[in-house]
Amino acid sequence: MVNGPTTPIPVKAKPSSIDPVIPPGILGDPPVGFRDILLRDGPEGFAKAVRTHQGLLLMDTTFRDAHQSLLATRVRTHDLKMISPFVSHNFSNLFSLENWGGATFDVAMRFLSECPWKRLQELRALIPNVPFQMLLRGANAVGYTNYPDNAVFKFCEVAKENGMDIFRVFDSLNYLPNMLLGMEAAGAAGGVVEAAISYTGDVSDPMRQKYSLDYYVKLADELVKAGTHILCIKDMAGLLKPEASKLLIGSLRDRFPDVPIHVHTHDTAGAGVAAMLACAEAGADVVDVAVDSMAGMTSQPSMGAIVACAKGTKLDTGIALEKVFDYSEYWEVARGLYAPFDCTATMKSGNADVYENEIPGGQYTNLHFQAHSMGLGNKFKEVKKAYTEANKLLGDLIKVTPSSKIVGDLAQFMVQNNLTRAEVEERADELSFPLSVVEFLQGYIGIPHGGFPEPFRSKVLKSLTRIEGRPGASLPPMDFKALEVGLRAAHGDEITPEDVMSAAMYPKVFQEFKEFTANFGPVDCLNTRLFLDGPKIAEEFEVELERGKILHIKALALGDLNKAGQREVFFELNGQLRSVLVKDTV
Ligand code: 3PY
Ligand code: ZN
Repeated sequence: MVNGPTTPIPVKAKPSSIDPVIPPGILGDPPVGFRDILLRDGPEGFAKAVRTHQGLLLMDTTFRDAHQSLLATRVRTHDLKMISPFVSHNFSNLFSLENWGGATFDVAMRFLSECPWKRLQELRALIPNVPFQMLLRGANAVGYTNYPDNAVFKFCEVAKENGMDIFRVFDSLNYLPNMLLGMEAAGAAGGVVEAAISYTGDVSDPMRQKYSLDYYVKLADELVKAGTHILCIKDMAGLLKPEASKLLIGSLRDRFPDVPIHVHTHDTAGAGVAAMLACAEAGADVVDVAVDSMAGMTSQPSMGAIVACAKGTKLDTGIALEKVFDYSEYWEVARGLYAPFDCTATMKSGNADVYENEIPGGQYTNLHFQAHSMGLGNKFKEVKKAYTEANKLLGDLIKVTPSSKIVGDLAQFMVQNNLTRAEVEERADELSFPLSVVEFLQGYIGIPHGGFPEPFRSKVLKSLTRIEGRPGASLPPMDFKALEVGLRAAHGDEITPEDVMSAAMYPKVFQEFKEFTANFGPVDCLNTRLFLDGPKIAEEFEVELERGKILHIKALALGDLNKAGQREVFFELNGQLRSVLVKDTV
C-alpha cells in the first residue's frame, strides 16, 4: 500500500482489478497421462512411448519460460495453483509441463518471497498425471556460476524427490564436460535426462560455419553416446528458420532413429510456428509452446496456432482447441495482474533483428527494460548492436544463461564508456572490464567452442590464473551437514533438506527470504493483486494461512508521512484495530 511493487520497467502500470476465472472441466479424477507411463515404465520406457507416439507432442512452457520471457519471471504459485486442476484434467496428453528451474528458482525467493520447493510440491499434488519438466543449467544448476559437483547431484536428487520428472540439461557454452556432469546428476537422481544442445548461428547459411550442421551432429553423437533419454535442440533466441529446422532436425532424425527429439524455441522474430511445424515435419517428436495469451514475442510460439495447424494432419496433437481457448482466457486475465512487469508496457512487438544479435528471449526483454530505464528507450537498436559487437569480441559464443549475461555486461560496458569493438581490442590491457567478463576469460564457466579469443584474452588476464578443464572439478565439495547446522542456528529447527539446497544455491537470497518471512509471514497466501498492490481503503479480505486458519483483514487508512519518512497503516485484524509503521521509499 505504501510503496507498491518493485518493478524493472520504467512504466508505472497497476495490477488489473479483474480476477481470473477458472474454466469449467475439472470433474472426477484426471485422465491417465504420460507421467503414468513414466512411473510405470521408467525413463527408458517413457522415451520409447514418446518415440512411438503418433502425432506431435507438446511441452507447455506457460508455467516457466513464457513468464520468464514476458513477465520478468514474476508469476506466483497462487495463480499457477488456481489453473493446475484444469491443466491436469484437460491437457493430460501433454508430453510435459515446464514449471520449474531456469530463473524461477531465485526469483521465487528474491522477489515473490515464496519457497520454490513448496511451489513444486503443491503443483505436483494438483497435477499427478502430466510429467513436470525443469531447466537445469548443467554444472550451474539453477544459478549463474559453476557449483561443486556434489551440489549439482544433491540438487537433482532433492528436485526428483519433490516431484520433478524431466531434467532439460544444458551448458551455456555447450561445453561437453559440464553437460555430462548435469546429465549424470539428473540420471543418478532417477530423472528423465533431456540433454539440450543450445543452438546459435544458422545451419542453412554457408557463410556462418562456426556453428555448422557438423558441429551440432557431432555434439549430439556425444550426448546420445552418454545415454541421454531425449535429445533437445534448445533455440533460446529463436534463430531456427524453417529451412534450418529441416536440415538440422532431419539430420538428427536420420542419425538417431530411436531417440526422441524435442525442440525449444522463442518467437522473437515471429517465425516460431513456422519453424516448429518444419521441425515436426522433419521428425521432431515434441515441440515447445505457450498458451496463446502467454505466447509470441520473446516467449514460445502459440499453443493454439500449432494445435490448429496440426489438426487433421499426421501431426495432430489430440488437444482440444476449445480447451486451449479456455486456458488462454484464464491466462489473459491472470496476466493483467502482472501489468507492472509486463514487457508489453514498453515493447510492442518482436523483431527479426534477433537473427543478427542472437539475444535469448528472456534477455531480450530484460535489455529492453534496461534500455528504457536508462533513458535509452530510443536507442535500443544501439544496445543490440553493442551486444552483437561484444559477442564478436568474445569470439562468437553460444549465448544463453550465464554466457549471455557476460556478453550483455560487456555490451553495457561498451555503451556506457562509448567504446567501439576496435577500441576495446586495442586497449584491452588497460580497461577495467566487468568481473563476469574477466572470470569468463579465466575459464570459470568452461571453455567455448573454438577456444578463447586471442590476443584479447591474454591482454585482459595478464598474470591472472586460468582454470584448466571443467571448473567444477577443482571446487571443493559442499559440506551440507555444516550448512544445515548453520541454518538451524540462524533460523531455527524447521530447516528442511529443501531449505539446505536453497541456501546452497543462493545463500544470501535464502537468508533474506527467511528474514522476510519471519517478519511478514507467509505472503504467498495473498492473492496477486493484494500481494503487489495492497488492499484498497475499506477493502475487507480473508487470508487462509492453512486449512481452516483464516485471518479477516480490513484496510482502514494510510497516515501522512512522518519525520522519519514513515507512514502509519491502520487496519483491522480479526476485528481488532492494529497499525504498523512502514518506511515510504517512493
Ligand atoms: C535460463 O537459463 O533461465 C533460460 O531460460 C535459458 O534459456
Ligand atoms: Zn527458452
